[in-house]
Amino acid sequence: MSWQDFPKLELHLHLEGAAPPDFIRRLGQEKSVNLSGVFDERGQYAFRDFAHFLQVYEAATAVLRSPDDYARLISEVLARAAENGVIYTEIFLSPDFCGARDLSAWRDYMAAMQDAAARAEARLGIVMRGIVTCIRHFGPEKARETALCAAETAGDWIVGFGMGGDETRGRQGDFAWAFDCAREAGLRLTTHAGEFAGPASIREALDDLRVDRIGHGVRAIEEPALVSRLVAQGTVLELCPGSNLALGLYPDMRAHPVERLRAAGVKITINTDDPPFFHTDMSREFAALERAHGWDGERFMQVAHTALDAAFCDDATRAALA
Ligand code: ES4
Ligand code: ZN
Repeated sequence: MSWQDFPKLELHLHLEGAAPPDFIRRLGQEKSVNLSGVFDERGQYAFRDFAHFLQVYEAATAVLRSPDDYARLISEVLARAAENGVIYTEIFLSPDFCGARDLSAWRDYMAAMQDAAARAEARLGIVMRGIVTCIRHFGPEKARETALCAAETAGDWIVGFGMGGDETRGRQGDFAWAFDCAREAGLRLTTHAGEFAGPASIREALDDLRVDRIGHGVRAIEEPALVSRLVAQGTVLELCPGSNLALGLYPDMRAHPVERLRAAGVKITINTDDPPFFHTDMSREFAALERAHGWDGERFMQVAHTALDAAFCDDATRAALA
């Protein structure tokens, strides 16, 4: 079976992390930005480990300097997603990387991105929604400003607030003000937890940030009581198996807890995180799950329904996708 055309929904994708190397190189040339250290000799993104990945990621974003650059990036990323059969995608948008925690600048970036997304929807049928995302290693103070940008632009298109970045720094609870602010503005919530930190990070995310979904959350598998809690609460995990393999969390797909979590009754979705960095795309994720865990069309339909239920869009949008 070819998974290319199978309808898919993606809930965990970082915008800058989805930029193809050629796209970043082209913009770098246009703007004479020095990108030394970003690519390897084959022209792919080069990084040694997660901390280095975050550095290379930030270095690559230096070429993205205007709302128009971001509009071009959205067009590129949505075209690739649509080629993979993706019909709905929630993308993490980071005012920090736009250089636009300032609200009026953020509004300009957002308008350009939303316009590009509307054009992609008209042309390709793919529906996109945005999750404004703060960066954990930039600290709680910057997260506050990011949350205010998110709250001010909450609506049909900006539907969520999240946190990425280095999970080993600080505690989830340090960011409670930002998450409370976003929740009060009507935004739905997700945070990266249980990827580079263990089960305690997931418990903190649930208790201190009261998120609707968990980004990754794979390491819940290390604590049976936490798996039971996720099942009981119906918390949805945004799993990114290929990302976990590329960053060395597990040696191969057979060793990845995705199937054990699913079999335990946890609500799981399948996502790519930062596809060109991790040499993946949605079709490859599905093909790898078929090979390693024997997943078939029925399994993938289940995952698609879970993602549809867990999507942060409004119910009219959800109904139109069903
Ligand atoms: C991330 Cl801030 C950020 N960007 C891309 N991928 C990530 N994974 C975790 N944090
Ligand atoms: Zn991520």
